[in-house]
Amino acid sequence: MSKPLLLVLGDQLSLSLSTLQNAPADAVVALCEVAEEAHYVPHHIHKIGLFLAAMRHFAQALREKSFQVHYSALDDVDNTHSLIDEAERIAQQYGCDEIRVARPGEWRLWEAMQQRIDATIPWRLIEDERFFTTPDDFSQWASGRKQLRLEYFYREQRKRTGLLMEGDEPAGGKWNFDHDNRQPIKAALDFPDLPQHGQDALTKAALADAERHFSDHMGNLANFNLPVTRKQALVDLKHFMQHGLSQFGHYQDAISDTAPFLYHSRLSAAMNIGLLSPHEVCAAAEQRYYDGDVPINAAEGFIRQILGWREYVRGLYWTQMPDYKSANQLGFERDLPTFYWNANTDMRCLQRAIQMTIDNSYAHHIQRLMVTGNFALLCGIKPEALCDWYLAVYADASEWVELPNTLGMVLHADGGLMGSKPYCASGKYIDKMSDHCQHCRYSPKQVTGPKACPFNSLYWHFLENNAERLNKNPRMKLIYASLSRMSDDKREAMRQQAKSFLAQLETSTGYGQSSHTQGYSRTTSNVAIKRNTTSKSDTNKE
Ligand code: FAD
Ligand code: DLZ
Ligand code: SF4
Repeated sequence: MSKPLLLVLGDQLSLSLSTLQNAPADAVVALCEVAEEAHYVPHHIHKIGLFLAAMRHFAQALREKSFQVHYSALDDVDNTHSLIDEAERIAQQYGCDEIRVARPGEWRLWEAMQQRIDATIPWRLIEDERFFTTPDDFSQWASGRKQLRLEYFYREQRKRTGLLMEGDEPAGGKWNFDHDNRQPIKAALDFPDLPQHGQDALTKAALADAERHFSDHMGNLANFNLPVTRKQALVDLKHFMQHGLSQFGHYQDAISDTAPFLYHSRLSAAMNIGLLSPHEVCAAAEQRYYDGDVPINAAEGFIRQILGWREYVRGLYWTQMPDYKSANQLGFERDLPTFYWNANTDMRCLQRAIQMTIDNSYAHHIQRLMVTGNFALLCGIKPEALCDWYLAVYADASEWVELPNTLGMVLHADGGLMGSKPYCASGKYIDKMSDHCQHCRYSPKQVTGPKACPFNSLYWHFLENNAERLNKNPRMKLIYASLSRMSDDKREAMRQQAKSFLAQLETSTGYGQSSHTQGYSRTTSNVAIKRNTTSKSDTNKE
């Protein structure tokens, strides 16, 4: 009779996790805090605090359910600070004869675990069943298709799950109500405040440990307010359903100079670490629609993000890795602008999106896609640098969801596998969807000259530079036709404007690092618990 070690990773904090089902009575559950996971990219301190606090609460919940739990804490003297080594050490300590783990959220761990399948204490990888689909389901759907379009995948999931279905027909008569969902914020709106979560002794200790070990990372824990228990996550879910969902659709694409969350749910981190299931979140939104409390465009728009996009990017990730990660179709080579780490820029839209990120470890989708993402696309930032940034700074970031969004959706680096055209836009788009430009020293209406919005010349420069790869794309035809109608003088002036902007753009290789110094590397070998010598005031905010 086998005695397994059941390894529960930091983003697997669900009692329904397949690893925990049908466990023999003598099984040992292990949760491991390890420095390697906090350092492989320099995670925002809210994200580290979230993982530590949520893991500690989950260990407590497991003990209450009578599981035998081994918890490796950051300060344990015998902690090896690597997930693989730590699991093997604990398995040996308890006399376990196999290590069971559900599919992790990142390829690097999956690969490391696969390599240990025949180890002295063998690893057994099982499917993570907490999603609507498995990678095998996605693979079957994708097989034989020339294009892997979200819309078709999404419709199939609606039919499979019956969510917002009335018989064989979509509720409201249409599959997609996006047409109604593109409103900018014209008047002052009353955005719902997020619930404030209390901090018990366990949370306080976890945050103190995060602060003690990682105070040089981005952000400040003083305003930490992420849900760290299932109970707190359920409070957020209920609050969003009552106060945010009805307007979610209309203002899904809007950007505000002052409000970080608008009518977004901020449920991604809770869902990604396992405190909420995507099924219960979608079911709650569907119920609000059938109860007549929210319009169809809101319920459908919201459910599409989870049942559609979230599942779709996960399927893409697991079926395209590991080659996916090195895709760079447009041949981008520039390092990340330094201001992505400190928000020190006079471009108001970027300043606000990055400052909100520093403050909350959160930015909503359109800030990620059309502000920081769009700017990186137009400047030609190399995928590796941009992916590491998104992975580090957002509390909800895990590579299975971050990578396709950054590499595929933002950088068009996968050659159009994910999106039929790049999401590139000039300052005009940001002006239309936000109230940033009125606070900016630049003008979105000018393309050249000292007051011209940098997005404008960069936009045309990007189109010119990538014409060979993009001008045959039917969805880009109109825009290339506009470019070709411009006079040579105008094009030359825009080209020069963009080039001089890019020439003076300061870039860095990592958090608080200039291009000339050593940045954080993806495979850092130094995983010891230590304080970094760079002080917060040098790198972040005063
Ligand atoms: P809401 O706007 O309330 O949407 C509801 C839910 O839908 C989200 O909680 C999320 O689970 C899901 N969702 C929405 N859009 C997407 C999407 N494009 N892909 C997958 N799920 C989606 N999301 C992450 O969860 N982790 C990431 O690491 C991540 N990285 C991103 C990187 C880039 C460059 C971009 C453009 C998007 C990224 N997203 C990521 C997707 C999206 O921006 C976030 O899910 C969303 O902003 C989270 O905020 P919310 O919970 O308020 O979402
Ligand atoms: C992000 C993170 C952090 C900061 N710390 C831990 C940790 O100490 N232990 C752990 O199991 N997971 C952590 N994580 C999440 C991991 O980096 C990783 O993404 C998931 O465990 C993969 O499923
Ligand atoms: Fe951003 Fe340009 Fe508007 Fe300034 S003018 S806020 S840089 S879009």
